[in-house]
Amino acid sequence: MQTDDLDSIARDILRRNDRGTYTIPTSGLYPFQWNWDSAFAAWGFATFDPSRAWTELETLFSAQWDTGMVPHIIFHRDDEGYFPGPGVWGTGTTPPSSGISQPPVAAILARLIHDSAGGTDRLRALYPKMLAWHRWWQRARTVNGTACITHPWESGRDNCPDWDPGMANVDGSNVGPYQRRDTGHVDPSMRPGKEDYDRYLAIVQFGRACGWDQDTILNDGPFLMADPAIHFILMRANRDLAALARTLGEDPAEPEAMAAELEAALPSIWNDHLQAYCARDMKTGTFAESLSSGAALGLLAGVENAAMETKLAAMWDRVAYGIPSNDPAAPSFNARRYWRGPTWPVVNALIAIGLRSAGRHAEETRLRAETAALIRQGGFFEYFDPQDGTACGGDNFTWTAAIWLAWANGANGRD
Ligand code: 9WN
Repeated sequence: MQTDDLDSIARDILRRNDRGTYTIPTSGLYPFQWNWDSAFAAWGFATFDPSRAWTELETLFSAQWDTGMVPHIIFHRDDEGYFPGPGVWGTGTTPPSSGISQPPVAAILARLIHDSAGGTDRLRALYPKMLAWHRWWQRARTVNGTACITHPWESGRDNCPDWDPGMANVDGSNVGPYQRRDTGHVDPSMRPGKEDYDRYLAIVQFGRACGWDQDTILNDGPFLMADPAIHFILMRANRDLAALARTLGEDPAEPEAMAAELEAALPSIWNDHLQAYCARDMKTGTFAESLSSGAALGLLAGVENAAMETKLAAMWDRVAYGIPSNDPAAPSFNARRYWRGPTWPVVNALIAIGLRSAGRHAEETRLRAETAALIRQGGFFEYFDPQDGTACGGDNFTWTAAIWLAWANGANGRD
């Protein structure tokens, strides 16, 4: 299909998933507002409707908790089609929301949106909210400077092998009966398994039982793992926030200091045995021993490490399309099961942002060409098999459409 036609289909997907002031990821499977999906949606909207882009971010931050946390799901309207819904989370917030967060990509994308489409007044109003969210990550989700997650969903890379050691110690045997909805929308073999869901739910039930007290969740919760992806994203987001501070005439010192603190803590997630940055169970100290796209996101933060890059280049060469979410050489690799192997256009785009900043144009061009080929061949699906390009998960997906418009179609240069 021609690029112009795909541009128009992508815009149409964004419009159809638009619920007025926020966008759902795709109808049926994900009927609410998701945190990082919305930030990508905003980047896509910025290519044809900049005001709507800022509205997307404003709606996301309108659900910010007093603590600074921006929740991972905002349940603006009830919908029985998703589990676990607002009643299960029981956070008691207005609007109803989940009790955990998601990768803090908003400042990274707000900077790109502002650079390409303007909107300084809208940015100015968002700036203190983004700063408060980054402070929350620093306060509620770092241990000795290392960025952590308290639930696999907080990583956005739900069932990645990165979380296997932490999940092995979560008791999911007492969660009671429940009815999943996701497997009614897409092929169950592409989704996390029942054991995963039992444990996801056990962690949610712990959060609810302690009234979503974030100190209790961090110190006594059933799951706590260092997430290299969040670490790198937060590093980059703090630097971008500092750049935005300079643009707005604000003091960049605090986001700069937060970025420096994260940088100083990098040795804590370096796995010498794997020769890569790696997820780590903070309760036992055990590394996950998985080479994932989490390590590849080091490029987003400008972290260049020759040993790791050799491993990542080999991992990329083992597939035909994009950066896989898990190394095809690992026994845990599964080309189609969610975050255990497939490639995700959103992650490819984040890595590409880093490659572009570092002037690594040949690699960015390759990554974009591979991502674009997936979309041209398979359509705007949630994610893809990195070996044969099969489209997987939900169709008419907001973030894939957004990534096409903002990056993969090549409209913003260097093809
Ligand atoms: C749980 C919406 C979200 C993405 C996540 C992706 C998936 C949810 C789920 O869908 O997670 O948050 O129910 O599987 O893993 O990255 O934000 O697209």
